[in-house]
Amino acid sequence: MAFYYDEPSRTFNEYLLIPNLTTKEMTPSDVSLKTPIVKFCKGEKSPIEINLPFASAIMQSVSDHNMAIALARSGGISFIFQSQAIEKQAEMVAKVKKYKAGYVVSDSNLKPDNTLKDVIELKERTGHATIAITDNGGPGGKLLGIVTSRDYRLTRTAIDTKISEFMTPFSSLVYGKEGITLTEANDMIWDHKLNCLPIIDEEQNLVYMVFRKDYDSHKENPLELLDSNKRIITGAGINTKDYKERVPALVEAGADILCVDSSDGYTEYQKETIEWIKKEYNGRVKVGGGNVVDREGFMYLVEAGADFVKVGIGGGSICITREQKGIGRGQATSVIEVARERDRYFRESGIYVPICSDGGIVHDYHMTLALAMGADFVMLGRYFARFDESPTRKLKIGGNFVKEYWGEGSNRARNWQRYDMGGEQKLSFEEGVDSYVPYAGKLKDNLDITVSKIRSTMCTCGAASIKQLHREARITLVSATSIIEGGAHDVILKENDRS
Ligand code: RVP
Repeated sequence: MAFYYDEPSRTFNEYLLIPNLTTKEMTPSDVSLKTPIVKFCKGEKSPIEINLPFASAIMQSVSDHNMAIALARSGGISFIFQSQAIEKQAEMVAKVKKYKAGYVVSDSNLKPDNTLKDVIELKERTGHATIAITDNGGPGGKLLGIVTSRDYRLTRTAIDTKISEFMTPFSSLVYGKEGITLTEANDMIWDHKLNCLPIIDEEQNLVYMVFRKDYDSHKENPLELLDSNKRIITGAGINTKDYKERVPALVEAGADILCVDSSDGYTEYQKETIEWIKKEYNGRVKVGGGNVVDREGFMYLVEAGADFVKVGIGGGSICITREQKGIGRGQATSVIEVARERDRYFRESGIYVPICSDGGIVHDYHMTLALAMGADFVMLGRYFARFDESPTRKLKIGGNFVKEYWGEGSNRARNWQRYDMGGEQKLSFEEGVDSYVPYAGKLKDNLDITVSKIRSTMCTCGAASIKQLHREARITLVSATSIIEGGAHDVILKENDRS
């Protein structure tokens, strides 16, 4: 007979936190959100800690190099998506590792014999109005000119006009030489009233662009996540199929930590992948596994050598695995059970394996609940997809700005490796949808608000750190009726502008 669990599995929405004593000494700004993401022994420090407990999801519509840079600059970490060619993913990782605040590798480039039509298409795709014109159309080619919206008039310039006829040619450009400091570059921008300054090397090859609009963001970022060489820390996803080729390329490109991207981590495929990496690199390369939803899955990956374990099946906002396959478990129950097992394992072995709650976060308070239930960090897709820094298009639909957001199990992503169960079939049915999410602006602005809510809740719970929250949080189940009580009720709302 099948095994039946005694209790239903539950979601974050069914729980609330109970206040603990808040002391006068504790203020939100004193709350530390630093958290380990790689296993460590009792009394030691985790080899990788992040400054905010957020990871962006391993998804095409969420985590590319731009997201990785923006999130790490705020203190979290991205796992760059793996459902792309190995070289492309390694290139993204390399871009993050090469990133220097204020210096941008140009992502909008064309050749002089491209046309105005190409300019418009590129501008629509990237949203950037400044286009570098190089001999090979790449970001590192010989710089021949720049095109901005000041160089053409859509009403006057024919759509098939070659760029060479209307670009600002190199001879008229103000540029900086490689090695120039950011202060010098910004001085040139101010002195010459420029919007952007291209930086070239000895051979006139384009190296970076420095933009006027970025000036403010060069200020200190106290939580910025940097490695020992002051380079941005980034993660990258891998799969259980091409790992023998993908992992070396990502490690070579500088990835700091990897994570097997799979909807179901309790498999021999995943065990083999993690064991291979641990053996091949003598334990030096850090790799997380998942996803699992119970103690058995957790221990299986721990024994395979996982550095952290990701928890969650079917709770993602774009995920339809539960509908399609009838597989999954309420996210809160999964986190609670896996956290208990993680603590038991720590008590018995002295090894702490961090866990990540992945998917199903709808409100900011769900993040605090996930942490209170024992998660060391949370992975978010929908949340980050809404920001400028996500790789997808921003569109206006029905008068509102939205960003595209699609699941890795959707036809659009075609990430069959994530759902592979062996055999010949390739993504024979979808486990994710293609959708829009409301556009929300800059990552940092939103993250600041979320972080202040979490810090404030932690103060209410009398916890100055995530570790303390794990130990001391008091959590209650709520009835369906009291969930209604939690929102505004029995009043006529004046305006509907609450988020
Ligand atoms: P959410 O934050 O609720 O948008 O969930 C994101 C998570 O959903 C991802 O980290 C991943 O685990 C899962 N996902 C990604 N694609 C799909 C799918 O197509 N079913 N699910």
